Parts: sequence; C-alpha cells; structure tokens
Amino acid sequence: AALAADLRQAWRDNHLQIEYQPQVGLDGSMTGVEALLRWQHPTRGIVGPEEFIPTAEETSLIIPIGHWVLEAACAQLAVWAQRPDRAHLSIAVNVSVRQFRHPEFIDEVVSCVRRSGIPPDRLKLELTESLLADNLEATIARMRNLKEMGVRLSVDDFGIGYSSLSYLKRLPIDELKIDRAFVKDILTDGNDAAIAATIIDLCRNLGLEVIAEGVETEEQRAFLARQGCHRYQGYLFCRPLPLEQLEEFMDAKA
Ligand code: G
Ligand code: G
Ligand code: MN
Ligand code: NA
Repeated sequence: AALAADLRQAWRDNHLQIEYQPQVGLDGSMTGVEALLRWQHPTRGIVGPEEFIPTAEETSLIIPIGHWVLEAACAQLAVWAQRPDRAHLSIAVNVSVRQFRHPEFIDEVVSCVRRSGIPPDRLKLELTESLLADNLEATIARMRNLKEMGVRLSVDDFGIGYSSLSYLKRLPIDELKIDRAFVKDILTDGNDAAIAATIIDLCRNLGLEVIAEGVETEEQRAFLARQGCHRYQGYLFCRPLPLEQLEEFMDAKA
C-alpha cells in the first residue's frame, strides 16, 4: 500500500523517466531502441520497473503511465523521422496485460501514431506471453487490429511463460524476444543453449524476426550469431540511457 501511494505521488510529480536501450544488428549498427521506465525516487534512488510495474498494474496507474510512454515514444519517433541518420530507428514499448486489455488501448495507439505522423512500422509493441494465458481469441483479434494499422508486435521474455507452440503460428506477430534468462548461461548451460537454438529455429521456420536480450559478452553474441540470431540487446552494446545520453551515444557511433 505504501508503494502504491508513493507511485501515485511519483506519477503526479513527474518522477518517472524513460530510458532507451539500443538494439543492434549483426554488424553492430543500431536498428532501434527499447523504452524502459525508471522511477527516480526521492530517497531510494532509481527504482526499477520490476519493483513497481506490478503495483502500477494493481492500481491501474499502468493505464496513464503506459499511455504516457506510448506518447513519448511516438513523439520521439516523429523527431527522428526528420533526421536521415535516425529515420530508420524503431522504438519498442512494453505493454502490460492490463494495458493491452483496456477498452481504449487500440484507439490510443491509432491516435498516437496518426497524430505523430510517424511510419507505423517504426513503433513496436512488446507483449508478454502471459497475455496468451486466457481470452486467446479476443487477444488475437486485438493483435490483428494493431497489425492492420502497421504497428509491429513482439513477444517479450519468450520461453519463460505460457506460450504453446500451437498458439504461436496463429499469432499475428513479427518478432520473438529471447529472454535474458536463457542468454545468461548460454555458453555453459547446455539446456539454455538448446532452448535458445530452438527459439531461433522456430523463428526461422515461422518467418519471424528474433532478438536476444541481456547479451553481455562477445562470446554470447558470437554463439547466438552462429545459431542464426542476428539482432541483440544488452550491456555488451549499451545500457539503457536517458534520451540525451542516447543521442550522444548515437552521435559517437556515427
Ligand atoms: O529495465 P528493466 O530490465 O529493469 O525492466 C524490467 C521489466 O520492466 C522489463 O522487462 C519490462 O517488461 C518492464 N517494463 C519496463 N518499462 C516498462 C513500461 O513502460 N511498461 C511496462 N508495462 N513494462 C515495462
Ligand atoms: O522488457 P524486459 O524486462 O525484457 O527489459 C529488459 C530488461 O533487461 C531491462 O530491465 C534492462 O535494464 C535489462 N537489461 C538490459 N540489458 C541487460 C543485460 O545485458 N544484462 C542484464 N542483466 N540486464 C539487462
Ligand atoms: Mn521488454
Ligand atoms: Na524481456
């Protein structure tokens, strides 16, 4: 309850921030970023989303907060669309189950994309497997609405939740994201390596893109590359950064 009150206050006081973590291709060039929430707590310092997203969901604060992240992402994409060296970048936005199921969610995405004038395929929505646990038909219908608009869909944390392979081929998705739990010990744990390789094969066979998160070493990256995964996110390339530092990072690479 204390956390809920604190979070409500933080939302009012603009203490939530968005950081952006680069996603890169085989040659190391950036393909986009993932938007990640941070809470600048007055006494506790930076509080990570794992600690406060569950509370945001329980209190419904995730609805306005999530809407704000979506607006910020579209506004940033509109800025980048004006710059030849940034126009190709995508922004991935995490969407929680509660937000996805909110009656106004689809309309919000439509109006955000239209108002910002961005190419819709620059916006990527990261959905979690737990969405698939129930109401599957309604979930697929909503996903189709989003796809028709041209927005891209990714399944986050793939492999740790409810996904069943039989669902997967019915989902109108573009990408699977290999959870960092499998990447962490990919070089030493044969099971993790096998799971990652299987996800990569699955993507190849289903015509899906695949990206690995939590890539921290060149050895992990090389292993994933040998298996056929050509997009990566992780500390090896860049930590999540506030916008200003992200722009500096991009300028330094260019
Ligand atoms: O940045 P960090 O690894 O601590 O993020 C942990 C998790 O918090 C992410 O995997 C993501 O699922 C969740 N998260 C981060 N930002 C957002 C957001 O804007 N909305 C939602 N719903 N979840 C987020
Ligand atoms: O949406 P999701 O929870 O998957 O977001 C990715 C999370 O992983 C973010 O909280 C981000 O801060 C974190 N993260 C990003 N890169 C790395 C990494 O290389 N190693 C670890 N341990 N965490 C990472
Ligand atoms: Mn994510
Ligand atoms: Na993830």
